[in-house]
Amino acid sequence: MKLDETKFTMDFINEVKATYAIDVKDSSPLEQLMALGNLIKRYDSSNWKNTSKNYRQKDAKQVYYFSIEFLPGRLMKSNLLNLGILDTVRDGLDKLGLDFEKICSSEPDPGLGNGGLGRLAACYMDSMASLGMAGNGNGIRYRYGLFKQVFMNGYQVELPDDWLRNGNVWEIRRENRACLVRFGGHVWLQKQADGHLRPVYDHTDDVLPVPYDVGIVGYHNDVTNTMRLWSAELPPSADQTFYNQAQRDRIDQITEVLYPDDSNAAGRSLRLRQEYFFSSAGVQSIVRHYFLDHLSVNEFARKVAIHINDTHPTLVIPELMRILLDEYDCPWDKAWQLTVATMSYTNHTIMQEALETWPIDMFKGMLPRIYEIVEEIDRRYREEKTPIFGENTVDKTAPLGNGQVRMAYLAVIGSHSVNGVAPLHTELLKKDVLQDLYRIYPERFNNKTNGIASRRWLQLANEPLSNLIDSKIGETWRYNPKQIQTLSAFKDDDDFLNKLEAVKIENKKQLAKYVDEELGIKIRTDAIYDVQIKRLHAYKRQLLHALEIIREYLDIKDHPKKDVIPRVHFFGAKAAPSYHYAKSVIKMINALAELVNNDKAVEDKLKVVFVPNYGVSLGELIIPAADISEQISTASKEASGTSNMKLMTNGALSLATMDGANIDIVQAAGKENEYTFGLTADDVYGYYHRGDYHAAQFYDSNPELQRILETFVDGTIPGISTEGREIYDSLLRYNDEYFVLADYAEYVQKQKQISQDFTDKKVWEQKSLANIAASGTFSADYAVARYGEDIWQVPYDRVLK
Ligand code: GL5
Repeated sequence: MKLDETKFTMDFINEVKATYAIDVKDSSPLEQLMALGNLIKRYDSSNWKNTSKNYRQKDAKQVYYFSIEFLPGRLMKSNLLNLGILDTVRDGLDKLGLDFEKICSSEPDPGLGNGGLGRLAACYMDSMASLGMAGNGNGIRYRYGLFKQVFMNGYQVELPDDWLRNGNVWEIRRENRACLVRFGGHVWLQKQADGHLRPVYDHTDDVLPVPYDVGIVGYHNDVTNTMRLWSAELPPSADQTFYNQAQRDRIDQITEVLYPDDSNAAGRSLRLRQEYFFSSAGVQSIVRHYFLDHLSVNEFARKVAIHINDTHPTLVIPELMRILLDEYDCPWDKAWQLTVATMSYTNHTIMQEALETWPIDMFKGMLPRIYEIVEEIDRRYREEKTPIFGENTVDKTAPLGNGQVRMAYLAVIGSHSVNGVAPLHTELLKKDVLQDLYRIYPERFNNKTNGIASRRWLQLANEPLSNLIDSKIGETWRYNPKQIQTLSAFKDDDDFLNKLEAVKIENKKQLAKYVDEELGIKIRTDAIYDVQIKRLHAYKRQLLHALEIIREYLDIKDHPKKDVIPRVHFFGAKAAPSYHYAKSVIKMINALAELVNNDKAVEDKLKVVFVPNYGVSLGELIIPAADISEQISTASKEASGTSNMKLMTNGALSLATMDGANIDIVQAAGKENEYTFGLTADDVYGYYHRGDYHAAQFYDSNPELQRILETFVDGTIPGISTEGREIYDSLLRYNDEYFVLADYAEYVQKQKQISQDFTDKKVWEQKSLANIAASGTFSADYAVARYGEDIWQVPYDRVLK
């Protein structure tokens, strides 16, 4: 949009006055944020209105992305960038003497997700809008987001994330779009006057989902899509006194708080209520919208695509069946054909413990009509497939089995497309996790490698680098991220390489300032910034990184005179509150940091910074400053990873196992520009099949490793007598489930290589450039375009080169 700076400043002054009855000079950054947000929302309101009008006029096919998590990050800068008014607004506020950065950082960062999965959903929303694709988000408006992490005596403590305390300036409550979701009670089918069998409900617990819509602004294309988040409320029409306190609490709880665990199926009934709540509300609103313009259900799958982001929204399958059967009198076969043609499913993990199943008794009691439908899906599946694939295979893969409702199997059976998120992951789905279903439905399986929103992770998070890129190759890469490839022509341009280094140092200064001010740790800006930012999980192996830190520490102590290339090791990681082992690793790393950072003999050769409360906003600060991107999961365990892509596009070199999308990153940027090591997925599976992994062998043959492990239990690292023993035992007594010791030697060797290579600035910057130049292919724009073409059959406007 076009915006004149003078008009903007006048509008802003008036907005502050109208909202708060004060002058700008008397307003706080939070008031400025709210006023600015209101103003921007108003500027964008025509785009938002026209976007949905256009989609309806064109009778465009709509895609609905169902996700129990969305991690959008702060929206102010992103909206301004996408509207094309970032500089105008920044300059205008500057002239008013206001601190733009401070205003932006007053915005709460909505923690409506745990990690990669939720962030991916937000990146895809941004790309759908930027491609001009009719894409809608559907999720939950949690009253409290992912907990705020603080450290007390090195231990993780979880505080509530009260992100809605001052309201959310971007949302619009749409009370008139509320619907009704039923839980519990009794249900039976009764013949109606028109001869149709329809369900009759009795004694149900009803909940009113109220949608809050957030505009998702596309990049320079006048498109604003909608992300719809549902909040659970008491149905208004009923006599309120009818609800007892327990019922009120049950309703309130549904959207009260996000489950803070991304690797374990939380087998609790509240989670199932959350899942059905937003699945049902979303499907009801889709069907209502569809029938505004269509007379029969026949066109449904040609006009609607519903995407199931991981298993959490799988109940959209029986819910759509329920609506078609019970409310539109569709015969079963037709309803099923429409449902399968509408649904598609992405799997995001091969970890068994994350595959959701629900005890049938619980499921049936909470969702009696939905259970009947799942039972019928199960019965028909068995009937159709047993003659072809045999009872054993069908038994293993049916939606119901072992007293459980198996969500992943239901998702595969009820969708026309099933995808993994990196080539290796998709292969493992076919070969291992979903192998029997792959045999039954081979045509459904496909890969869609993840992508990231380069607007947020490069254009916004790293403006100095983006401007430098513009100065060399112009701005077309901002629309077509793959064109960033042309930067590689400058790999021998010393001046450019020096500028690349200067940008990195500038970004390091910003980060160092934060670390000093917030954590009281002074760090050098000429050190290697070695970064591992992701959830804390044993398979991600923050422990392996810690072993290297101990090695570096002991080396400095042993050889005080030795020349050392200075390093700062960064961690950002939350542990699920119930994940005991992960919390022990946090405590250990904090204790190690305490030891290293305060040891005079170490000086500033080595520092360890565990940044508390890692999330999107801290990622935007840390990633642009990174030299090394630690992607060191046990091969086969990380489905894709996305921090690997964000770090790469900001010029960090990957220190990586051949896991998830690391493989694709290495292939894109060239092996010579990354540091790869460790067991491959085949090696890991080999150990599993033979059952011959013996961690002790690696320990026995490596005295350095022995000495390092001793520090966990001999008091060298103070204050971790319990945690140190637990970690030590996990490696030696319980045979190192994630092959840390097997990968140790090669990992250390690569770390030493990194220190050596870092001294040759030119070569280092060339490697960094190779990563930046190859990163365009990991833009979410391409990923979403592939989903649109191959899975959703939804067109988009932007011509992507
Ligand atoms: C995850 C995987 O663990 C990541 O490897 C993947 O990049 C991400 C998005 O596909 O999905 N699965 C999951 O439950 N979370 C993830 O980050 O939280």
